[in-house]
Amino acid sequence: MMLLEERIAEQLPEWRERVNRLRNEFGDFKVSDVTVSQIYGGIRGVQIQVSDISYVDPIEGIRIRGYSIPELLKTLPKLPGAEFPLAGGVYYLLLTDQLPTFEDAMIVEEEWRQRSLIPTYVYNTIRRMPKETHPMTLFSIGIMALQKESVFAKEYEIGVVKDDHWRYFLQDSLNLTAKLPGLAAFIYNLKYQDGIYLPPKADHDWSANFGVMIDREGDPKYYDLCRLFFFLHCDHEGGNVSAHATHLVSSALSDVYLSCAAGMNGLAGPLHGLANQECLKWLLDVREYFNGLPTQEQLESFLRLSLSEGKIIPGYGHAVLRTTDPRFTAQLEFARRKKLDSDLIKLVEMVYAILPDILMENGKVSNPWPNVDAINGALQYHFGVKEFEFYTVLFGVSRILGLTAHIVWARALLKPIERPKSLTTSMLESMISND
Ligand code: CMX
Repeated sequence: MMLLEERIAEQLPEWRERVNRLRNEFGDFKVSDVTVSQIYGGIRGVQIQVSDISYVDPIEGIRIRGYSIPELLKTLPKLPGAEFPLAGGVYYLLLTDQLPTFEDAMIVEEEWRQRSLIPTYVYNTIRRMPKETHPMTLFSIGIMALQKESVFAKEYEIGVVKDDHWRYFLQDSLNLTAKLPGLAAFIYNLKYQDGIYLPPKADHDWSANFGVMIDREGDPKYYDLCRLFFFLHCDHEGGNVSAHATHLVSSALSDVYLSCAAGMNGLAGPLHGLANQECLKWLLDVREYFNGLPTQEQLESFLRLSLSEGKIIPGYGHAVLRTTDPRFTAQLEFARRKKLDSDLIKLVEMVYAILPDILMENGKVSNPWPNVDAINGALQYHFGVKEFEFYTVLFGVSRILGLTAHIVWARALLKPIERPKSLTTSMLESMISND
């Protein structure tokens, strides 16, 4: 049995016992009441599922398997000479709930290396799309094309016991995640680099190989940015649009490819993953408007005017967080430590210095602080990845690590198909008038 499967299998009896006890002994215990405003307000704040992969604390930010971002940046295994963690170790943690050793991380990296080959028909399917197709659409199409490879779908046809569904989900998850840097690089090269093909390097890690495949070979700072980026975006608990969509679709026993493509289609929305491209676009517009960097006073008037016109400032606010996103802080520290000389990053810092106070003044924004998207585009731009419509694909490459961990565990814990109930407006009105 491979390492990840073994690690999950050894924990499973205890996890199943915990879940069974909750269901059997406390099945009627109430977690949340749902108000009319919540029903009309995007089910905000209603706790509708249990997710042990990560948890977003409103004040502290994300904890992945109980560890904060700064803790993981310190403890997760890194390659000699690298400042940021191996994605193999991140995946090990997401899937097994245990901190990996360097060897554990390298075993996952090796699993990925062996599974990374993308079938030609996938490339051909993407190539047939019109040139102007959005890279996120191509990414989703690529994942859907790979669905033919699903081990779970094949085994399900033959007949497989429910207890073992997770094992095939795990196989599919490893097969899919192994191919993500290559798939993303193929889309990048097809759209922006005349379709060049650069193979991955056997002695490079999963994250750095994305850099290799888009022609950034030999740039250790960019490799580190990839490692940081792919770590920071890997999960954000179970309720966000992409996690929720993936979880929902997989509950119908749609395989990992079908489920993750659904999640990616959600990630492609401007209020979710597309925000990073919106944010960079906004920074570039501000720089162009001022023909360079504005003064602090000019920027302040500009921000006030934009808000008074009802404009959204991308990269600020969050549905759950009520503090500066630690993923923003980690990227800002990266820029400072690597001494990146960039107008856009200076602008990010200038906005950060004044916008939270301005947003707080108007009182309606629940969270005036920057989220992860307020800076990540500016960093990619600095390293020459300037095609900002591509950034959500990078987000997707990373996020699928978390999404697959969620659904492997959903199958392992034998979760049933999801089917909440809806009601009509008149039913709601009569419930209220009868109260
Ligand atoms: N700029 C201007 N106004 C903002 C704002 C911002 N950055 N963030 C929130 N507001 C406004 C909302 O539009 C809303 O106004 P109305 O009542 O007039 O509709 C009001 O403040 C209250 O909204 P909220 O409760 O603070 O925010 P929500 O939970 O409804 O939405 C989010 C959260 C992220 C969609 C919102 O803050 C936003 O649009 N931010 C900019 C886009 C962005 O950065 N998205 C990335 C989020 C990270 C992710 O999910 O990946």
